[in-house]
Amino acid sequence: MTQRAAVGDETAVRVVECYGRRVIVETDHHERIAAELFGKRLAVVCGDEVRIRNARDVASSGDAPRVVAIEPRRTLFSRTDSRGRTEPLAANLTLLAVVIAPQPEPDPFMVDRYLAGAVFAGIAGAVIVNKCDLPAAREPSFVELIREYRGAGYTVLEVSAKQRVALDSLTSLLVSQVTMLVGQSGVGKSTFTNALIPASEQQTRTLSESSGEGRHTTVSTALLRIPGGGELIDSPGVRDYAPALIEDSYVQTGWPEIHALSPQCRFNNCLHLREPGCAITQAVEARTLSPRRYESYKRLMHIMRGLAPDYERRR
Ligand SMILES: Nc1nc2c(ncn2[C@@H]2O[C@H](COP(=O)(O)OP(=O)(O)OP(=O)(O)O)[C@@H](O)[C@H]2O)c(=O)[nH]1
Ligand SMILES: [Mg+2]
Ligand SMILES: [Zn+2]
Repeated sequence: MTQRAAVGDETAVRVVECYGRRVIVETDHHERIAAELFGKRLAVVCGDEVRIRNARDVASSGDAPRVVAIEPRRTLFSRTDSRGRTEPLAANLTLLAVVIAPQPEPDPFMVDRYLAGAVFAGIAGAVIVNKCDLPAAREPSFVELIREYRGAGYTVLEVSAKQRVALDSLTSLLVSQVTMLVGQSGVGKSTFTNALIPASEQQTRTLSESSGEGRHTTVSTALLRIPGGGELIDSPGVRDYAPALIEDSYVQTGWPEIHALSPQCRFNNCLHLREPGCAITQAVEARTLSPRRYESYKRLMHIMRGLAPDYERRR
């Protein structure tokens, strides 16, 4: 009979990089070491607090310490993958920083879904507008987009990672947070990471000349420490994002300006679609609420309803 070692033989560490069954963990002394997951059922993500044991206590082969348990997560940020399944992306985040830039051209509906996904996961959201040094940053449609996010109540920082403009405002935003940088490929997530953490040496690349689209330079997620305080997770750029499935009535919580108006609707279970006496549709008509943000809310509602039947079947 194998005897279970005392908890004293386990060390609490933080997952800072994930490569399937292999992970890099950081100890209390900021030492980074390779480890492997023990047991098939264990699934960890960047930011997880886990416990490791010496390989010789638990495994028959290999020297790398084994991750044997995950501590309860304070938050879990997830996405829905192309097959409609929930995929966890990062644990214990406190802030999701959605990075946009005038180039590559932003997809505001995706930005909205990221910000909504943060709310659903109990994480704060902010919009980081990068490349403010480019003339395209002054184009009316881009300026209007930024105005829209400010109007919705989000923290919006306009900065330039490359020219190091207003980086101190970013540093203060991140100081006591565990933040993940997300957004399209080429918006400058890794350039930020390098600007804030010079030792990190994340790879960055120029936008491809022909399409203006980013080329997915970063391929894995890594958690790094900002010298002045805070932790930062650089992540690979994405083409799309949808949050994990959530009930119809909660979708509106992802749009703070819609959620704030909803007590004024005639019905307290109003979903702001075609109900009479809806304060939200009235505000959209009066243009006090952005029609684009409202459209975005309806789109996510539609996506969630499309996912729901599959979800029930899979349970
Ligand atoms: N003009 C300008 N260019 C920038 C700025 N920040 C980053 N860039 C450029 O944008 C390009 C893409 O930057 P990355 O940091 O690799 O972008 P990323 O978001 O990490 O991209 P992925 O890793 O593919 O998701 C690089 O050529 C950077 O030099 C900026 O503030 N101004
Ligand atoms: Mg990158
Ligand atoms: Zn309503």
